[in-house]
Amino acid sequence: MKLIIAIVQDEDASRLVSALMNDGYGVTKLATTGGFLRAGNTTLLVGVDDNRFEGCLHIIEKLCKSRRQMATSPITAGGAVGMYTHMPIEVTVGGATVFVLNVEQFAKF
Ligand code: 2BA
Repeated sequence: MKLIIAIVQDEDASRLVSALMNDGYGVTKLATTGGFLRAGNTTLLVGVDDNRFEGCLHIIEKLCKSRRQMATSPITAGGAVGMYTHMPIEVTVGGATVFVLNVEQFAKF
């Protein structure tokens, strides 16, 4: 068994959960915050049998789009120590950041 941890954008989360549920996957949805943008995103936990995890990854890949987003990045002004300004920068976020872990044990009590 594998545990898929997928960090996706809020805009894609609802459709993705529906698609996974319709295909018979068990899903837990967590409200999370990205460390860089400090903006909300969604983390999904999906426990899957080994023979089904490729199918799950395929659905995530199909439904999660990458988007350009503006962010402000603190940079040092004029090289002076302790003087910061905020520069707008554009970053590409997503489609999805996915971790796949082997599950040692799975139980439901
Ligand atoms: P954030 O940390 O808010 O990052 C949003 C986007 O900002 C990233 O998109 C990336 O394009 C950019 N970014 C992140 N750190 C950067 C940096 N130091 N300099 C310049 N640009 C930077 P994604 O890579 O698609 O990541 C989307 C979200 O997935 C992240 O939101 C974070 O919540 C999560 N994530 C990404 N990589 C991760 C990792 N190695 N471990 C845990 N979570 C991760």
